[in-house]
Amino acid sequence: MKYFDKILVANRGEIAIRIMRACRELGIDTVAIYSEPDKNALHVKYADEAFYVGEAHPSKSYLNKERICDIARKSAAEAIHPGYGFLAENYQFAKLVEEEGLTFIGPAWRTIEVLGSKIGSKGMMRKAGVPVLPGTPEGVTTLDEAKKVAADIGYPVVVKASAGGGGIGMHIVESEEGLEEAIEGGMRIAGSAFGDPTVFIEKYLAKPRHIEVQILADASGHTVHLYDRECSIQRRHQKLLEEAPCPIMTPDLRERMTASAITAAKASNYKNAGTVEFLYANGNYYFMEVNTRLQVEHTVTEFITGVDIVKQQIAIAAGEDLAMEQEDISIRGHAIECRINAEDPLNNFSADPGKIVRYRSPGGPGIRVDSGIHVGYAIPPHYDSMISKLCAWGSDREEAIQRMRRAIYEYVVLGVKTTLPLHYAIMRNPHFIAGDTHTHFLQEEHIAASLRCYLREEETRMQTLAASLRQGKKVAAITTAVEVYLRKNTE
Ligand code: MV4
Repeated sequence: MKYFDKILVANRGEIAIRIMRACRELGIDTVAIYSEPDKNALHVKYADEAFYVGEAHPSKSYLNKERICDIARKSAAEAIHPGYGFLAENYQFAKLVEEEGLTFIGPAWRTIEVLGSKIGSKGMMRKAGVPVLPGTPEGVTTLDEAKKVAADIGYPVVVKASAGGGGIGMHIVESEEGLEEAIEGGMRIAGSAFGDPTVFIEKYLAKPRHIEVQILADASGHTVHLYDRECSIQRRHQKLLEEAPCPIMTPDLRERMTASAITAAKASNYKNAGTVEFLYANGNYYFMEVNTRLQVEHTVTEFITGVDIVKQQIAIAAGEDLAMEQEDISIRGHAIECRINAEDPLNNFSADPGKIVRYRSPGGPGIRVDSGIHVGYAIPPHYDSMISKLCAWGSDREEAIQRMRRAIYEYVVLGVKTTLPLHYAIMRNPHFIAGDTHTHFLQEEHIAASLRCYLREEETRMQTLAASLRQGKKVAAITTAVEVYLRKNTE
């Protein structure tokens, strides 16, 4: 089954390639778009056709709705896949694509619009019987009203932007004294960042877990879930590592959470692939939001369920019925994804764009690498710093961790600093190994300590290996760490 003859992928990097891989398997031709600094990027080489879309700045290129639709028309593409980020959750883009007579590979634009409002979606889910944190059902407008609500809920509370995301405009309030400032500050930031100053108040959870459920729904409303993911390990609202299934899931919690996710999908008339996000604390879970896009971490769900989520998206967008029932979908083993960013984890994660001078990707049992880089490639400074997603599957969590460690050991990326050493340290951290993670995991001192400890051990090991090499002795495999060390000490 082919579904479409040609699809335009309105994105760049690893996710553009991931989508084109599904198209290639289905025999669908692909159209890439590229900005000025991306003219030699891998996603451009991978596609059957590629069109220049505009200058480096996203507003001129990957966010240029009209230009992207023009290219789709010119190239005779029938559908547009937006990937993640950029225009993926922009309902005006989805609407424009439909008005142009093209198919948007994602939910209906009205669903994207409704779920884009945190207040709107929480109200919808509360009504549908999905657990939601105590909070204001509408935006707060007056300080008196806010004081009353916060006193009812009980401090600490959090002030959030309704149009927000990524923690922008979010303020934690410990007592009534801080409320006025949080509301004013939140409204100011929300107004300038999203063009909508509406804020609301809800109960604040100190160190929750971020657990999400992947769903698939076809146009006739047949909806299934692909189980859960644990995404708590993040930094400044950027996830660093995800796994599936969630390591603390129990049959009872899974039953309730996946049922809530299905309810959320049905309540919003959801179609295509989506993610229902929950915060979890002390045995309770609460609906946060629905992500109406294909997510970065969809890979771990693909590993444990065997379902190709992108192919399912394409089939659903073409109007096909889902060819699976809930009882056909089960969990096999465990998967972990490390997001490899061109950042220096020892220097406040500052971005480190630059040219890749050596590159060797890991492989072997249970390893999947989704990346858009190669030797000689210059990482543009204009976009996200994620250069690769390294995923490991094992028959259980312990084997997934062992394979991840082994794959990190094999991975060679020279020329830019990366988050690989941090991932290695996390893979050896006893709290991580025990599955004991939460949203403030990386802020805990033991993580910094285990990273420093790992780097010290590596330094000693490297000195020993370098000494052996100088004496003409054979050393075990030239690993990432050895290469980095030798490069630093010989060039
Ligand atoms: C919260 C919370 C605690 N209590 N809401 C941050 C971004 C937004 N999507 C939701 N966020 C949070 N909302 C209440 N009522 C803690 C966070 C939070 C968080 C959530 C998910 C993943 C990482 C996080 C990191 C810091 C704070």
